[in-house]
Amino acid sequence: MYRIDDLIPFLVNELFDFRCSLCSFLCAFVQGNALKAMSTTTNVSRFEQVTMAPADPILGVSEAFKRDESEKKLNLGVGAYRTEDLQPMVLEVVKKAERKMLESGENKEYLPIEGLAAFNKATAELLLGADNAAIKENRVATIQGLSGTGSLRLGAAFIQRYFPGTTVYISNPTWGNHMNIFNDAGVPWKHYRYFDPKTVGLDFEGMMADIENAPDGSIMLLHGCAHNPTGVDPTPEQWEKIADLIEKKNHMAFFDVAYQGFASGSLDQDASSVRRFVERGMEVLVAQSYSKNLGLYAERIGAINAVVSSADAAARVRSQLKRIARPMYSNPPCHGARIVANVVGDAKMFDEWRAEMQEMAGRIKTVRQRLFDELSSKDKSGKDWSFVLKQIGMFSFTGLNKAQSDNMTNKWHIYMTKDGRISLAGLNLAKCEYLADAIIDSYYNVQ
Ligand code: KET
Repeated sequence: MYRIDDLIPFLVNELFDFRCSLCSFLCAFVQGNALKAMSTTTNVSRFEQVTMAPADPILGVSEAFKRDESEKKLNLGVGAYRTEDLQPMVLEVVKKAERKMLESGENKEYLPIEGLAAFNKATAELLLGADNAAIKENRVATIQGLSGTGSLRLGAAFIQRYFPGTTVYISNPTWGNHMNIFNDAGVPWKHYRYFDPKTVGLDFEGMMADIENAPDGSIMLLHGCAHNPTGVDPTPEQWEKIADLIEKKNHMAFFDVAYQGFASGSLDQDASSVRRFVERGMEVLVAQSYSKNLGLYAERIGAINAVVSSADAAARVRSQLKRIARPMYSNPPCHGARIVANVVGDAKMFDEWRAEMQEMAGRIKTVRQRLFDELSSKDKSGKDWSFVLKQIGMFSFTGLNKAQSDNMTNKWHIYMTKDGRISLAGLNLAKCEYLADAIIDSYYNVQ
């Protein structure tokens, strides 16, 4: 005997599959006929109707930077760490792990759909703490993903399939790709207030009001730490109030953790927002990335974790996440997963990683301080630039508008995103004075 409650998820899924098949059939039919008509009546390419896509607001900046031949050019667009010589950096501990991997002669067989077991274990432990009750009780479903973006996309696809019609609330502003990810996964989203340009700080009242007013059971996308692009995070007291409200409203948090270790230099402190929710027994989704903290940008290594209320639910969620991953990319790449598993799983290498991460976070803090000093000493108007020091993580959200950001690029050859964000990870001490001159010129001379 089946109870109707048991059948509902099944029926929803069947209905979803049927709706998708019907939609794709109708689309294919209409499109097919239009194309047939075109190719039979004219001699033009069937790709003629494909319009030019705009450049990506972040990765497009790197493309434009490469084309610039000026010696003064500076790329503060993408959030990618550079050395003091402005060169990309491979962490020593990563090279060490790679040497170890080469020596052990690992093969290139397919990984399982859910990824490398040792990586999935290490990544959940790094996020939640090895002795976390949810891990001990097998309540965490972890699937290796294609870095932060791919893991967010798996989470979005899961939401679309299992919570159809549920709106995801995203901070305003946010990392530009969040909107694309939920749009392309067919998940409705709205903004919640986050940043107050007047105080250059958190609009906590606005954020809380928007969480309160969202329909019960909504999903709140939260940046685990080092909010991108603002560099403004809630305080521990504010996190507690956010968790209270999300719990009261029966919402679910979906954390994007792309900068663990990069905000404070401490992996544990930067995971405290997520751990706070999990310790209260709340169910959460968490996307992780190793692009920044291990410098594994091109290895595309990250994970999606669902922390749920029972081991049984975790097993079911894991099975469905695998079902989503299989037709998308079949199974994930192994190289980055092995690097992470080696580094996190070896006490000595783990300590070396932490030291290197602190060094990266420290270098960013040093240029942040120097930029503030230059701005404060050059600007005689008395403007308060202390927000540069208060913001955390890789970025500074300068408050420059689009025209002013254009001036930074066109006149000064400083490449940055049009929302006024600069990546301090791409800055060195030698360029701080030049950057301060450019910011002051753009701020006061361009409307
Ligand atoms: N979340 C956030 C908040 C984020 O800033 C990034 C990357 C990602 C996820 C995904 O990174 P991945 O490499 O897929 O793990 N941000 C930088 C790079 C980019 O835009 O792709 C950036 O903002 O410059």
